[in-house]
Amino acid sequence: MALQSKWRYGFMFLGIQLVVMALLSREGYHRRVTYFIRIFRRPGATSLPHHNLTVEGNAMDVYSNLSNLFLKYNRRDNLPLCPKTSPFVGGPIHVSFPSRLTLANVEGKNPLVMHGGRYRPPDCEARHKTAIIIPHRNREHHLKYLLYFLHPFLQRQQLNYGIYIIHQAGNYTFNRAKLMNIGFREAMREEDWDCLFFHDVDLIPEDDRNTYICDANPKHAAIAMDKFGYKLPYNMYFGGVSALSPLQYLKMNGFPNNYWGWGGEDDDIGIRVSLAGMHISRPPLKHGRYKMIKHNLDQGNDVNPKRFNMLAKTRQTWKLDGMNSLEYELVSRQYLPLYANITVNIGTEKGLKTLIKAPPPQAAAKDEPIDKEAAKVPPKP
Ligand code: BGN
Repeated sequence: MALQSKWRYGFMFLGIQLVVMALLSREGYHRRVTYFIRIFRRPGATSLPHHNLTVEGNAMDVYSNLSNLFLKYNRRDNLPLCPKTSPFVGGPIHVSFPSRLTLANVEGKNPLVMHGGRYRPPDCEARHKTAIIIPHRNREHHLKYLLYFLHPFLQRQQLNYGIYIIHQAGNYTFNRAKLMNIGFREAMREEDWDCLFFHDVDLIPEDDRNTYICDANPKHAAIAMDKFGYKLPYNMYFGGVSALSPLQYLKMNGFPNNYWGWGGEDDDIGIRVSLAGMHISRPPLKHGRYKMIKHNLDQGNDVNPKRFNMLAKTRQTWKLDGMNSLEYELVSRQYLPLYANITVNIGTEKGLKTLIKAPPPQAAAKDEPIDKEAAKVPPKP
């Protein structure tokens, strides 16, 4: 009897989760938010611009104090281990988007970042090695801002890190989760990373206590986004920014390769976590805060109408679709000053046979083999 009611509650809970997820699906969410905005914006009411809604009190500049590092003597032998808590970590970060920022400015502000977007603290041996994987297409503007904030953010945490941009070639529908799988494979090919952060290009972390290291279970980091009122939108939410160790990633067979277009892939990933016998770990709400760079709907990333059906079948599909079935063609690998740019052909639903024609040769011309040892030695200040 007790068991029966336990099941009933279980189903009710699942049902509620699905309804919330459906309400939040892109069309639904936007319609509802606009509705509430209309109700509250009565004539005469003062409207706050969106970015002012953040309480930024004593938020600091993400570059503050980092210049001390540039002066540090850095021979790499016999460096002490970095402290457990970095002295640079200070809490809330001020996030705004200067209009005339260029990638050259970002490079200038990050003199210790090496070829391919790699960094190691100059004055101590990092305790953690984290790769950041960012799926990308046609979002150069966002990428510039993300790099502006992310490099110093990670340096504040005294990490040994690398930034990988996984760029989908061609114009076929975007496939975020498949690009993440490719990022995992390409990053692990280069370095024995102990943690991988799967990061949307338009999310800027707003608190440097949100440490970019892995937990004992897969971690969902973007738990408090401005667009959701700095709250988790629903309990199973796993979107935006998440972090897994290589073992955790492989235990759940990575992410699904078959979600083309917007929505559902992050929910599939969340379900995989529990199907693989793990649970979702999360930072405290006041640390996992992110500001989303506002943008219009992407072209080539329409809402995926199949996502509901696909989600209902994750239990049957997760072992067949994932890292063990990943197929793609590497178009180019470039080691740029602020990141490694990996461009890939990922085909379509019909497979790799329907690959989009590779871009013209100059895009691939700057390919360079990575010199792992050289990449490990930071330049002299
Ligand atoms: C959910 C989407 C997620 C998305 C969040 C936040 C679906 C599947 C429907 C059951 N899930 O609704 O992919 O990240 O909204 O926008 O659409």
